[in-house]
Amino acid sequence: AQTPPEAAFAIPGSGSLREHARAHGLLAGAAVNIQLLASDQIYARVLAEQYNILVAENAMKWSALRPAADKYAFEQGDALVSFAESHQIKVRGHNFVWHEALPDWFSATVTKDNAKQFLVDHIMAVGGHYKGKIHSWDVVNEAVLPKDGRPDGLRKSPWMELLGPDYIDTAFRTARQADPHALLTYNEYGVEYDNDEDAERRAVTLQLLRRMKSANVPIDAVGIQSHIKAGSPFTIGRGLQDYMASLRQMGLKILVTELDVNEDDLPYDDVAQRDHAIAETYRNYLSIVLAEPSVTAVLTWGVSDSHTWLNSGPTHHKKQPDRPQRALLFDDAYQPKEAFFAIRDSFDNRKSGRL
Ligand code: 9MR
Repeated sequence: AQTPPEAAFAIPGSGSLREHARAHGLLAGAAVNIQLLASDQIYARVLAEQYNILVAENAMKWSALRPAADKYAFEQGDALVSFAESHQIKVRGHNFVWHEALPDWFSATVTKDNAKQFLVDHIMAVGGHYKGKIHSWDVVNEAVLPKDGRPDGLRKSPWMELLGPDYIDTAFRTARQADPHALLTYNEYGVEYDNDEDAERRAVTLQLLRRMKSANVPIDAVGIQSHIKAGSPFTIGRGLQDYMASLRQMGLKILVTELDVNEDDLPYDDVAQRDHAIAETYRNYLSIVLAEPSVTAVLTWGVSDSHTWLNSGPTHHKKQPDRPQRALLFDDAYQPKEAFFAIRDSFDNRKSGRL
C-alpha cells in the first residue's frame, strides 16, 4: 500500500480545526463524498485530521439508500460510519425526509394510501440500522417555501402532497422511536440574511417549530444550512441573531450544517482578492453565529474547492460560468486557504465556558 503523501497541506494536531473547535466547546465538521473517501488518501487524511464530526453529502439520502422499493443499500453510509468510528469522529445523519433526492421508483410507487407506511418503514429501517451511532439526524429538510402559496408557508413537496403537513410530526415521532439518542434536527436554508425573503422564511420556520413544540413533537435541534454569499448586497445580523435567540428560548440547540461561500457575485477575477473576500465572509458570519451560546457545531458543505456542489452544474454559477468557485477551506491540492485560518480564528474568538 502506498503511504499517504506527507502533509504539505493542512495543519494537523493542535493546529487542526477540530482541536481549535474542541477548545471552545464546538464540533468542527464537513460533508463527505464517499467515493473520494475510498479513492483519495489525502482526502481521507484531511478528514481524519481536521474534523470531529462528519456528514454524508449524499450517501444517506433516499436516492442512495433505496435502489428499489423493497431494498436498502447501506454500504456507502456504513463506510462513513466505520471511518468515523476508527478516528473518534461523530456522524450526522442527512436526511430522512426531503423533496429532492428521491429514487426514480418513488413517484410511481408511493401513493396517498401507502405513503405513511413508506415514511415510517424508511425511518425505522435506516434509523434502526444506525441506531446509537448518529450524533444528530436531519429528520426533515427544507420543508418551508412561502412562495408555494400555502397559508402556513410550507413547501408543496411530494410528502406534503401525499400526506399533508402531518408528515413532519410523523417523521419526528418515528425518528425518536428509531434512535432515541440522536438529536432530532430540523434543517433549513435561506434564514441568514436581513432581507424580506429570509425574514419571511424565518417567521414561517419559527411558526412551524412552535406548533411542533406545543404538540409535543420530539425535536432537539435546528440546522441553519448557511449557504452564504460573498459580495451579497444584503447584510447578516439582527434577523439571524433574533432567530437564533428564539430557537434558544424554545430549548433547541443550533447546528451550522452546510456552511459554504458562493463567490459568484464577486466582480473581480484575481484569486488572492477573491480568497480574501471569501475568508472575510466566513469570518463575519461566524462572528455573529458563534456569539450565540446555543450553537454547538459548524460543518462546511465539503472540504476542497475541487468538489464543491457549487461547481457541479451550470445553473450554480450563473454570473461567472468560466470561473470555478473557490467556496471552501482547502484548494485543489488540499492547501489551507485564507478561509481555513478565518474559521480557525473564529473558533478561537469564541468566549469559552458558554456551553
Ligand atoms: O451537495 C449535494 C449534491 O451533491 C447533490 O447532487 C444534491 C441533491 O441530492 O444535494 C446537495 O446537497 C444539498 C443538501 O443535501 C441539502 N441542502 C442543500 C445542499 C446543496 O444543494
